[in-house]
Amino acid sequence: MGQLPVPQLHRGMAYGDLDNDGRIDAIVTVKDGPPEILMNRSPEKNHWLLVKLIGTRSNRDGLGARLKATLPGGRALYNHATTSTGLRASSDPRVHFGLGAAERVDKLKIWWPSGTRQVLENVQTDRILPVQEPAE
Ligand SMILES: [Ca+2]
Repeated sequence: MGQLPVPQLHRGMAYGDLDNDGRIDAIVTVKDGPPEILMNRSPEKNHWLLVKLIGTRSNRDGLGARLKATLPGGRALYNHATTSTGLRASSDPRVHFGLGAAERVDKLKIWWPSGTRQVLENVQTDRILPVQEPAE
């Protein structure tokens, strides 16, 4: 992350991967000033997966969906689709997983808001993965 240039009163904050490089960036609002964009420039040494949900029976961004990523060795990571992160902000609707040294996701389970359950296997990492909700 970049450093804030001068001390100021900040309010809202939204986050997301603004440049699609797998590292989460942030935007903060400033009282009586333009918002500040903080680009994450940390070294790229870990793997990641950014899931872009495309709802068909659920809402179009899959908001409310719950996801479970099972890594080689059995470790499980959980996340959910939301844009609600704070006061006066709406964040990236895509679902980010930081995977550390894992080079793939063995199984990705998605519970859509409609009640549909979806399972993807052997998912490659370090990419944006579009996933469309199945028809049934
Ligand atoms: Ca980024």
